[in-house]
Amino acid sequence: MKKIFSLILITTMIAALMSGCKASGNNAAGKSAATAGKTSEAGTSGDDAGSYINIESQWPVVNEPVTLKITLLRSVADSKGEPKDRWFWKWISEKSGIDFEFNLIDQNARDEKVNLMFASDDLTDVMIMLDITNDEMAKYAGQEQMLMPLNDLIDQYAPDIKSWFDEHPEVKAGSTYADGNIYALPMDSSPEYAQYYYTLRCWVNEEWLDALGLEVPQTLDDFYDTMVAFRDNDPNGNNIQDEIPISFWPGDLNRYVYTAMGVMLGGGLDSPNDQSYRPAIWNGEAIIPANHPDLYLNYLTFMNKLYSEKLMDPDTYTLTETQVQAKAAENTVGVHFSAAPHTLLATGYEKWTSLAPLTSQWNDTKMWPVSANIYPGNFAISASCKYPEAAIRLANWLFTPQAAMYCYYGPPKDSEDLLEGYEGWWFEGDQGPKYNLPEPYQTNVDYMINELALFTSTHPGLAAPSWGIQEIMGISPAEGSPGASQHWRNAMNSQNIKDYYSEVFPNVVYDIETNERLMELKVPISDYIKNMEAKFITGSEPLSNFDSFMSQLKSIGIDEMERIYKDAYASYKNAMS
Ligand SMILES: [Ca+2]
Repeated sequence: MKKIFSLILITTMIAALMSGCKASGNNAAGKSAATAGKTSEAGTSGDDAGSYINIESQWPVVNEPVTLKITLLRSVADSKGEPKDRWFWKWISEKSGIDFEFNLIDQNARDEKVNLMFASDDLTDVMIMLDITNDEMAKYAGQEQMLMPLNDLIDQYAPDIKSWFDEHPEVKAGSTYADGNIYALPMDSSPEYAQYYYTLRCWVNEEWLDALGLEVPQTLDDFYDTMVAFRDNDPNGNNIQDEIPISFWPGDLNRYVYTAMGVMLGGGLDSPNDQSYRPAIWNGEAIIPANHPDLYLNYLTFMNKLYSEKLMDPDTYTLTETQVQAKAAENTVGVHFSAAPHTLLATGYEKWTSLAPLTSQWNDTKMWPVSANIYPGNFAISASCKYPEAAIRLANWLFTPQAAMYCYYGPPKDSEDLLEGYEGWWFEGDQGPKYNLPEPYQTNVDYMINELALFTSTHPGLAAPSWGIQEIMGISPAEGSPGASQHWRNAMNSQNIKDYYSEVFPNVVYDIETNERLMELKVPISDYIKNMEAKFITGSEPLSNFDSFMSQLKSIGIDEMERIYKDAYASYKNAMS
């Protein structure tokens, strides 16, 4: 659940700080579902399929009332009350014609309850946001066939999912189990959505650049020279050499350096994705960076140079976010890494400019790692569900921009989708979305996740934070407003990276044996690399010991681990072609 947790955190964080926008008339009512027609009579549930279900339009889903029982995860942080009391479920029940019954699983008992549910064959019709793992998928879907394969249902009844998969084959591949079946739909932030979430951004202190008459760095060498100038030339103008050129958390600077070297690591939501033991794409090949001596030694040498010359914060490996914030607030930091400057500093974010991907002596092409952030296993239908067509028609709507907005923010003011007791959101100047918060709510986020949203701040289907949705919906912030400034910074960053998107190691699904073997290898290898990398960079282990480090890595199986990634990548490429 770690990834989901971090997404919740980020969603909440972005929502809390989101840029203000004014409404335009352009709203993204869901894509037409009219193309759903012309299916055969044969549904998967038996005789009545095709008659109870409406395939002429998205709503209603059913022509006669049916009941679906749904399991939802109740997260500790943000799922108070009952789903049926929320706008979302009231509305979607009215709209779809489906009655819902809920089975809630507490997040802190998730593993136990999910296993029990499968082991006792006590599945509900639909399971939402359970984040069903690869292992669970292998066992309960692949072997025991307890989840319904969705491939045919999608083809027949879900035109929006189908077209999303056609436009994003990597999402389809990432949701397809080893036997070729799709057993669950993902929560998906494909690139056009993912860029609004945490894509690592590097921010350079523009006041310092201006003070020293420097340009934004374009190459790794420029970057180094700029950091030297920040260290030596008193850009904060206090006549004290108190500048910390780079302050960061491990896993952040890594990406810029690797990216400059042409190595595409990560791209997802977790900073640890950027570690040297993770699979990466380099010159079209799947590799583990640490298993390539020349590449890895160049990387370590550069990082060691930054550290030993005091260009990097000496506390790099122990820093907390709060400490970086404190340093940045004192105007002693030249470069920092965050989703957006205003998430680090409440004021003064205007002075940070976005660093575009760098090139280097090893790579002359600007590249930026991007992947769909796909979390498979988040909308599954049990094999015994009596109304799978209704369930998949419901899922179809989740793959529309409207759902990305409605599942979290609810409907806009004056919308026909409002229900009694709800006013909806609106934009006012640069403030938005705004709500008239009813008692006892103090913040938008608290109100949204407890009264409006599907149930948690995450949901299956398309996911993007509000300002991303605003942009997708063509809504612009008021010119000259602080909201516009934040929005512009974010947009600037998107502009800076979007032309350079390059492939990262994909979401792949391993079979059960391979997955077990990978776990056995990964733990000691990643621990060893993490530990030694920090020592090499900080100089407590001299780089002259690199060869013996490599021999040790070989002896604990790094070649076998890389082979697993290479094979998985080859299969993935085959599946995509
Ligand atoms: Ca100074």
